[in-house]
Amino acid sequence: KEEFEVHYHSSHPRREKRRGYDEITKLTSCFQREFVRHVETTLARSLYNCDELAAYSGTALAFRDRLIIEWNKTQQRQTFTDQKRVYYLSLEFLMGRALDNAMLNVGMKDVARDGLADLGFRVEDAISQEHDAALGNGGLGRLAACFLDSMATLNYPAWGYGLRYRYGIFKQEIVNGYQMEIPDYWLDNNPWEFPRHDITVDIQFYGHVNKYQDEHGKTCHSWEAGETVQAVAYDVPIPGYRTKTTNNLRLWSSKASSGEFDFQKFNAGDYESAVADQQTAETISAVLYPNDNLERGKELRLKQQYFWCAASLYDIVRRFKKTNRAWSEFPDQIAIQLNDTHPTLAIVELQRILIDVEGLEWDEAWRIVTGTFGYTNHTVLPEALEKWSVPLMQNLLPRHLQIIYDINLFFLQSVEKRFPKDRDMLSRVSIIEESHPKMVRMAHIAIIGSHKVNGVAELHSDLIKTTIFKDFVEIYGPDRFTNVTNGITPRRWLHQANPALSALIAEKLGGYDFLTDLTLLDKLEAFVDDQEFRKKWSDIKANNKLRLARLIKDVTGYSVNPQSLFDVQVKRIHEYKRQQLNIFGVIHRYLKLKAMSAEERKKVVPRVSIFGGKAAPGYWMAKSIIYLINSVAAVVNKDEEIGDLLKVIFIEDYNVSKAEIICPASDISEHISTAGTEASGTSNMKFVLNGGLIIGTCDGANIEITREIGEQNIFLFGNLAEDVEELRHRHFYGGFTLDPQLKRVFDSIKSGTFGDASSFASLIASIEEHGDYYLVSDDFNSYVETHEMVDKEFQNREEWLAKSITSVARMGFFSMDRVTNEYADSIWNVEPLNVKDDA
Ligand code: GL4
Repeated sequence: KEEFEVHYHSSHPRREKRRGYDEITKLTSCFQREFVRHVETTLARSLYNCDELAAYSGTALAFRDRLIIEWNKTQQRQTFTDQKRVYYLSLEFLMGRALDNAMLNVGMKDVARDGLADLGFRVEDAISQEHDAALGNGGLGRLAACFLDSMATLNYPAWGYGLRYRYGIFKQEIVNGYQMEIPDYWLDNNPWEFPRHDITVDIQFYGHVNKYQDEHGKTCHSWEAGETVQAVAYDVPIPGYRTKTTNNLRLWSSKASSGEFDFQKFNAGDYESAVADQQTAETISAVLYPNDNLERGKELRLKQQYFWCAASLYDIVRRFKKTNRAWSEFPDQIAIQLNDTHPTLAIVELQRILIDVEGLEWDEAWRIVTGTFGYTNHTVLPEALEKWSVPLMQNLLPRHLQIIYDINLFFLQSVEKRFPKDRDMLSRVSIIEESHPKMVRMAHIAIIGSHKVNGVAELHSDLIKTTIFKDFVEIYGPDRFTNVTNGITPRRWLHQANPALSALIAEKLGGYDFLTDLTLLDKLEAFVDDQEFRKKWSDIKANNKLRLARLIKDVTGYSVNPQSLFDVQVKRIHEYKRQQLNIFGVIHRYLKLKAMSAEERKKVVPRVSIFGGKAAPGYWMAKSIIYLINSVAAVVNKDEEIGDLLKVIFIEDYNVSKAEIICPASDISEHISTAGTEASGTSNMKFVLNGGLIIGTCDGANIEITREIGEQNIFLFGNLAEDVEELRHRHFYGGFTLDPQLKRVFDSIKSGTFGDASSFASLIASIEEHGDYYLVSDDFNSYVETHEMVDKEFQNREEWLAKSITSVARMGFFSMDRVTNEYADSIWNVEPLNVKDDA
């Protein structure tokens, strides 16, 4: 028995395809034994009373055991080799489901499938029981999750640090066409986390700062806090693909500190307020703020940020101190990446630890800080740039505010030297905005406190250098700023989401090596004209569309014809992403269809317009876009005259696991943000990697996708980023007329075709009356014309197929592994660990 278990726990993932029959049988029976043991003991159920949920849990627990053994070995290996480590600080990790990913990454999905089948379960049913880990809003959080997968796969010694929210992003329900938010309590029966009750950090808030002289007459500061909250670590194992490396994601949970104070209250009979304190403490990690590309300046959010930064840094510093190295070696041992400005306080906290706690001189400490941090900017939208009011910060983090003022002072002095008498420059780059109240500009701290700042696609990185951070380029020179274009992990977004396509590619390329070297996909181009290959390719797409059609039927009740052109836009609902442009385009199409004769209609390509995405709960405009989509759907979908020629679908509660079904099933997907607003976008990459074509603006990563796959393989439309300012100007100072086709769309909405027109009034007014900030009218004609081209080209199925295959073949650049290696080389200066097969 023992022999089996050792074998099961340590069989190397790489061997999956080379396993002989005997080995597979052994592994299968071993998996079954682990499964049964967990069902019968951990879950306390009899096998005869084992439903699909228990089948999921039993399987997950069996895999978890395996992961945690590798997790431990990985940590030992990383400690032993003592190489530089990466810490990725992100307030969001949009992980999705873990079981399928774990099975595929360790190469044991077939084993689990056979083992479960034998016991009467389908592995797919077990997988679909899992609740998504949805600790993120959208692209930024999903990018962090892709990072973790890649860093483990490439054997980088890397940890993620985040918050263990009790409630992840809300669940979206559509009730009478409106979005409703339901809390997402996801922690019950979550087998993937390991509470570390022994790893805790006391985090302080409020209070005041004492100034004193030490024995050498040096002025020192100590922070006497008014409130202490405890951070408890929860670890989530992150398995790499085809490697034994299993990295760690450490999430902090808040809890009342078991200080004397509470105890006294308790003993004094003040039970209620003792419990209330506990509740207050737990509030810190209770909920993920549900905004994407928007900051609201709430105190609790700042508390979250500090709580998480302070706990993570304490942990990092504690680990460093165990090595007994000199402080000056800190940046040679540690790279910390800031995922947007949310963790900027980590810069201030490290400076505080070094000067107040460890007694370093300011300059030496600051050299260490700037050598350690890198900052990634993910947006240029002004409403998303974080600012905190000075009085708020003064109250919550008094010592940090002092340090921020000092950082600012030294920084401004150096700027003043280089640009004497340039008062405007000083006020533009100052960390403090001189408004009422004064505000702390977090991006400025992040830039000043890091050695590298990067954007996430070429256009975006250029834009930050020429607009929001222009002055800093003058001050620091262009070398502090760099670009690392985003990517996606092909493990989840091809192999897991689209197993049939992955298998077909493996068949042609002679194995699955492309999953760890995505540039190998280029070999597919040789098969573009291979008839048999084309047939299989197109059958796979057809099957994926069937799978999506079933999901649509399940969640909306609508039946769609899977032969139709599937046109998909799934992402957060935001005016800048322009779902309103899409739905106005759909209305335009509907009006055209209605005006056609029966003969004309015969020539029309049937289309299903599929939408999905959440609106921030307080974002009214986004919510009315959702309501408009559903109102249009209600009219169009029951119009018998139109039938299958047009269907409009809103898939509620779009999330990672739904994306895995949706991405492989699109014919065309929409990435249609106003040029210059979408920093990168990453779903564009997911769709193309799965053989869908895209319609998009010259924005974010669309531009680089075009460069890689070729202009003939993408439908670009609309105005360019460089023209946006001028166009916006024109809306206000004359020279603007509403696009006539868009006007007809508005007329039909106003006449009540889609229900009470007043519900959509503000949506229309923002375009007709308030300057059309997102240039919907300016791009409308180009958009509908381009869709006509899409219809035309879709009819030539052979051409379409060739485009699909060619595009996939050219997507190698967008692997997250390329991204991770670029960060490692140009920002972190970190090497991967050499992990041997039998290490
Ligand atoms: C985002 C950008 O909006 C998105 O374009 C980008 O792909 C993503 C990851 O870099 O980051 N920024 C914010 S804020 N939310 C995002 O999704």
